[in-house]
Amino acid sequence: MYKGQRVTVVIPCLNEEQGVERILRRMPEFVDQVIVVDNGSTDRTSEVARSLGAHVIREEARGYGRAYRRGFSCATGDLIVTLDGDHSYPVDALSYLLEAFLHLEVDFLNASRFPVRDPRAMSFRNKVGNLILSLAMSVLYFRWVRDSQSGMWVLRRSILEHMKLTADGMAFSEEIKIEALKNPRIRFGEISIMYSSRLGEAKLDPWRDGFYNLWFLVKKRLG
Ligand SMILES: Nc1nc2c(ncn2[C@@H]2O[C@H](COP(=O)(O)OP(=O)(O)OP(=O)(O)O)[C@@H](O)[C@H]2O)c(=O)[nH]1
Ligand SMILES: [Mg+2]
Repeated sequence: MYKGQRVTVVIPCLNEEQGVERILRRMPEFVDQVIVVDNGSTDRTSEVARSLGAHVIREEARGYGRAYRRGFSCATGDLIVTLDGDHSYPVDALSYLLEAFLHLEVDFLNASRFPVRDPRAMSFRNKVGNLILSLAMSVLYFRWVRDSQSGMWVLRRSILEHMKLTADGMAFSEEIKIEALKNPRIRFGEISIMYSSRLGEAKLDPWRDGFYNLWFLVKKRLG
């Protein structure tokens, strides 16, 4: 419970035994529910997460978006916080994010990874790709968004019923922001967080996912 709000943390994981362990060991006490959504990891992700107190859900269909949709359906908190299972997003910043969320009086808060301070955290190619995708979203939706691809958000669970979330893969990250941005009843905010290099292997395919996400943005805008 954080200032009267029940908090659920949702973490999608595909073979993230190292990262998820670090995250769960540092999970703040005030978090009421931790959900790890596993899509058939072949390492010890599920066992590790369960032993550290997380509620582990198995989703049969692969995909980052699939994992989130499933995880959200099991969340019970008033507020949901998300992050990758690779320990690249700062679990220590949870209270900072929740404080900002409440102070700014928003319904969706995006944690921007920019400016990236740790040079090892993101390659130059990914920085350029992220910039192009964020500029595209900003132009298409008439609202400046610094990090359209961030995987760390704080949202009021009640706004999910006003969102149409369809993406099965990595495009889910931009889709949820678009759904928040285009709804005048959802107040959108963005603040910067520290981003670090991931533990374990990347699941993102920068070229394939990058181009697909650009196509997805345009497709979604055209309705
Ligand atoms: N459950 C589930 N999780 C997934 C799937 N694909 C990716 N993930 C998780 O989603 C998160 C984001 O994937 P990453 O590989 O970290 O993608 P990224 O953060 O864009 O790229 P990096 O900068 O390389 O970390 C990680 O926690 C992955 O384990 C999937 O199919 N199912
Ligand atoms: Mg990651």
